[in-house]
Amino acid sequence: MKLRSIIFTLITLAFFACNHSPTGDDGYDLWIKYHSIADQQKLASYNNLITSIAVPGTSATSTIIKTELQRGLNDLFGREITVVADDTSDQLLVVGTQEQSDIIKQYTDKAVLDTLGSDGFILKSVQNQNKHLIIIAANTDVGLLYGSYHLLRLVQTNSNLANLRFISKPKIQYRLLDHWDNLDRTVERGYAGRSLWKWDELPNILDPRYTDYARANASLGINGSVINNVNANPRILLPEYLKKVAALADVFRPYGIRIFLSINFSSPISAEFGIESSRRGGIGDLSTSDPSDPAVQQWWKDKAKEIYDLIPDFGGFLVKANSEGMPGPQEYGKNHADGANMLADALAPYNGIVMWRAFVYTPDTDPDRAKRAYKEFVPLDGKFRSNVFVQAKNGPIDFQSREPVQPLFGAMPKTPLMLELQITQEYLGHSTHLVYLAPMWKEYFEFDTYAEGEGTTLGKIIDGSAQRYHMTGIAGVTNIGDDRNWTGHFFGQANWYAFGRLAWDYTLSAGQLADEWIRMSLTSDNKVVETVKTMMLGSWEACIDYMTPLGLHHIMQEGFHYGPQPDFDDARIDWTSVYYHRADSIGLGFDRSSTGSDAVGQYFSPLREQFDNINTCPEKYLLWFHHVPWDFKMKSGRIMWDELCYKYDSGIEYVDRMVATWASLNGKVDPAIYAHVAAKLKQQRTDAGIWHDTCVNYFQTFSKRPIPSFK
Ligand code: GCW
Repeated sequence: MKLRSIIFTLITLAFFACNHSPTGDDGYDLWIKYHSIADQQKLASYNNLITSIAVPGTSATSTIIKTELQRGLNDLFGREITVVADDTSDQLLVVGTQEQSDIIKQYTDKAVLDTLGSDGFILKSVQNQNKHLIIIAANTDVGLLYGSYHLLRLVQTNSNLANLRFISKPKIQYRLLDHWDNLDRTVERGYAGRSLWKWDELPNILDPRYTDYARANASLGINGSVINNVNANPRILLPEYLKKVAALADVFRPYGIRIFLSINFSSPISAEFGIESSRRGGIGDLSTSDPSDPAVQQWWKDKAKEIYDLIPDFGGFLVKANSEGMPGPQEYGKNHADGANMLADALAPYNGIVMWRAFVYTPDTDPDRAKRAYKEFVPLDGKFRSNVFVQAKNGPIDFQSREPVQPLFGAMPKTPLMLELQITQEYLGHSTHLVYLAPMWKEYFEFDTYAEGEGTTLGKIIDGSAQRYHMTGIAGVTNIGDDRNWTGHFFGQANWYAFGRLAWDYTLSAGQLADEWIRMSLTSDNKVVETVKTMMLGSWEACIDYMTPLGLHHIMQEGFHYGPQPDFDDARIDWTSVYYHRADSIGLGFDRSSTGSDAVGQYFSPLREQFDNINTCPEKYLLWFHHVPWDFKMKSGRIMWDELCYKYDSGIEYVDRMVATWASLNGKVDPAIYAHVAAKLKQQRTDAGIWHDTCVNYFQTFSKRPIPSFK
């Protein structure tokens, strides 16, 4: 008996060690964790509102809705929610289209539903005699799925469900994640492990993570995924790979997520003909990929058919061409429109689209890299087929800590431009620094381009309202890898979250999104939520301050893009640091004014004039647009050199405060997450110091002024 009880104890302990490790939350569940609600009053109010759910639809998506709602509500409420037919219970949650449910038909207005398209939804509560209903209505099952996740989010954040009346539809149609994942499972600019896609196991073995990836994205409204790197390996289009891609598409489909592929423009070429600038040679049997060659056109038509036979809802192609060594139409004397249109024609019969990237900076175009995309693309406005997007990064250089908006936005009114943001922190401390990116993205969405007069924000261009686009899109270069917590840094999850929510509705505030994310992922303790939120909201500006304040850019370590390397000058000139900061005895910064490179001339008035004048140029862009004398008087009253040092100091101070703030939360948040973030913050503080010391000391060799102290 005694022995048996010892064995039992040992087994129990072993079980505890494996399953309830005192190390705590490993971050895997992201924001779709359904921890039981601690607030008893709230819980009681929810208990009065929902006791059962009815999901009358029969599709695979309907099944997911049922499972997710049951799983979520069971765990959140700590009791069993029953699934019933839609006419039985009094405290019922009904999820359906008008066709699926009489209740939905009775309580929703067809005219309102008609305005919601395929993805929008209505959430509302209905009181009818003794019956209290909550209904989620939409035109499609995917719309219902979005509505269901929204309801779960409301419960997860302990929101009020009484008198619900919420109507939502996405402002942007294509809401995509771009993966820079290679076929060998490395991830370009990925800092969270290897690629999620296990090519050697596909199509036969489906890692359960594929489903959790789809759940997480659907919970935000993300509806597409470009699963491979824009530096595309042509082999992705080989039949054996397409079968693997199709298997992933099958997993994603019921979650409303379509698959897209990055393609290599040289794909039709036989490997033996590999043209010089092709990184890898193609997979076809042709000797050219000239878009005007009928054999090349036919090759793509055949390929499109092959893809759509396997994946009927395939989304289309993303193309990086004539950029950073990737092949493209210019090798054959053709332009970007010629290349994009050939692919667009191949995809058009199946309603596929082409996303043609504007991230090009051929040196011959202009000595200033910031001007090149505009100069290449603006003349092509109106020349693209209707199923082509031109996809441009938010700024004219390359995902720097802060850039002014890419001037292409607004300057191609006849071409739908798709916005590309970077969620992975290539230039913002990888997965080591805590940098909440929603405030940066908000700055872009709210940036007034003046393209159609005052108030033409980037948001209004991207959502199509300013220039009447017939299709709209946004993409985020993802920070996801196969690390257990998906994003390397726990706080990286907040960026994935915020991107998805903003892609749906860019008018949501950075604060609200931080609030939601913290409550869903970390804690619902109001005080802790406020503390963490405040810390997150200032983190981007702090990162700019300790890395590249006042409009400095591109002074990071060559290749690696992590630490500082302001003296780097040993490469193609527009890859060096000295090309961008131009420090000399007179001052600092790139003169892009009308007397310099005249990049300001690519902006609409009155922005152009505002940026052009050193006295009216916003200080956050000062060194971006001007070569500023060291003793130039800043708004603070300090001279530029002192202000620069002040900014570097402030950045460090903020990180010190983050370290202290986080330490004050020890014991108030999950211990594993606490330890993980504390260790990362420590490294961030070290790195901020390195940025400060390296840059201040280096620039001092030009300013020849003492380093001021602000203590
Ligand atoms: O930001 C740069 C990166 C490259 C990337 C390129 C691009 C995928 O350093 O790694 O390549 O941009 O966006 O194409």
